[in-house]
Amino acid sequence: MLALAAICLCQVMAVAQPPQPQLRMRWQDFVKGPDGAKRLASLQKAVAKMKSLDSSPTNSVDYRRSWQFWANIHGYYGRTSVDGTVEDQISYLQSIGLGQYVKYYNGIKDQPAPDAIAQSIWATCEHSYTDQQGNLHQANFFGWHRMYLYYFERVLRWAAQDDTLRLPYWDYTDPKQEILPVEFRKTSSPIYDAKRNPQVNNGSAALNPSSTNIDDFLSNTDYLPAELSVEEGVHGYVHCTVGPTCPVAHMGDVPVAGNDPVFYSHHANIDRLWACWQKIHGTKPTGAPWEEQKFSFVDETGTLQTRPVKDFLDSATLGYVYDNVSDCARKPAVVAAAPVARLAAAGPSEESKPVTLGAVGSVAITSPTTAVDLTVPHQAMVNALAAPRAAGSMELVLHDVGADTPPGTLFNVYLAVKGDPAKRQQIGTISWFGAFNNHHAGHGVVQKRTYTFNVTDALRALGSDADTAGVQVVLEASNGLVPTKRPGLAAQAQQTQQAFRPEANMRIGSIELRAVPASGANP
Ligand SMILES: [Cu+2]
Repeated sequence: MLALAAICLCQVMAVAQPPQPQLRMRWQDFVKGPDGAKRLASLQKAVAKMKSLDSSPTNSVDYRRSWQFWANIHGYYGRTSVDGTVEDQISYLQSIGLGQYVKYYNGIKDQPAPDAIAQSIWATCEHSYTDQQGNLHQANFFGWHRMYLYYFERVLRWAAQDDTLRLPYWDYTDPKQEILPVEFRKTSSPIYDAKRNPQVNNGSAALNPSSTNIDDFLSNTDYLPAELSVEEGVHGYVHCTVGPTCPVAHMGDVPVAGNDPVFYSHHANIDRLWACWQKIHGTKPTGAPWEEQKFSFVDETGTLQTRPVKDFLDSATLGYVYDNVSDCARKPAVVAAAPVARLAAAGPSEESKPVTLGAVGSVAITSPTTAVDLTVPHQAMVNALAAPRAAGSMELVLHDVGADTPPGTLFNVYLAVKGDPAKRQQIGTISWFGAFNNHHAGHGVVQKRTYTFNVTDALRALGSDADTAGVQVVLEASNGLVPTKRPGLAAQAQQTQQAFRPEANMRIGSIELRAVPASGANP
């Protein structure tokens, strides 16, 4: 009896044994050397195998291991889908003057969810949106996508017959890695996808390092705002630039984004950024409602798995760790900075609250370039710039950036010296991944987002010109990319000007420049 109990316990333990953690590596290391060639071959084999299962009978376990099935978990077009049909999407693009992108839907078909499992887990990705009343619905973005990648990776290992295989990540937060890795661009590879921005796919343009800096996110102590800043910031930016634009297939359009193999290395990097943040701010459950939320996926045997996000907080228990989670910032000092003094702009009796230095009311974005003067009292600017860095930061907030329909381009946001627009610093990017989709809000629902950019370094770089002449906020339409060869610049600027849609009625509720004392700066 005792022996039997011991055997049973043994078996239970064997089943519950977590997989040995292995490294999820940065792409350039993953492919390096003879071992790298083996790792890449294993990944390519897995993707090819999953794609070969797309034609399996839709009631089979193999279908649940297919590429299509896994892309469909993120989103899909079809009559049973919250995303609507391919026809809906095409007529939407045509109706708003984006008909030139319809060709990216060639070969994309409506799919019926074949059974109850597919019906319950397809098109369940979590992305934030604003509803008809203008309220923000923040998604369980990090949690859902970590679970998605975890189960996807189990299927990859099964498909490669390789227990050591872990997803590599594309680390575009590193300014030296802004070009899409060449392995994704070889047309004969299973990880190639033709439905990308052609300039990204031929290496003639790269991501913009000013759009992929995540230092502010890492130092943000509040989980939900930090998560939202990544979702609507670098995450959406990469989707909208690798895809031809937003909302266009594959990467730029939520319902089909998971079809591009680079999706998974993009999201592995996003997942790593969460792990980087957790390394600083903790992995322990806090009892927050988002941790209790449960999501469903299937595992490599096609069995439905439903678990709460709190089981996924520590990646080591899931069988992977990232090769770099402790040195993720470009400027580690910014994250580590200990608050030592009050920000000079704040009065001695003030609480640790932001102080508005200058603000502008509603701004309509009716042309590809819009410049807005921001009037800041001279002494306030001088004080803020003179304050020690550790005392706090200066933020530019674009409140309620809204549009009725997709504006057709991204927008680079700059701070410039008033009267001298050549003296400028890019402080961020506005993109619209996940907005205007039927999935979450609906094609007709006006989207609004509030962007907060740390502009301390930008203002210091503009230097005394900024405090004598004053500053301007400049929004410039862009496809988000930087040509890798100079002659590309002029052509790109012209294309972008043409792509901008004034009829999208894009506008900004208000613009605010404020001084934010470091948390803990007050006694
Ligand atoms: Cu995504």
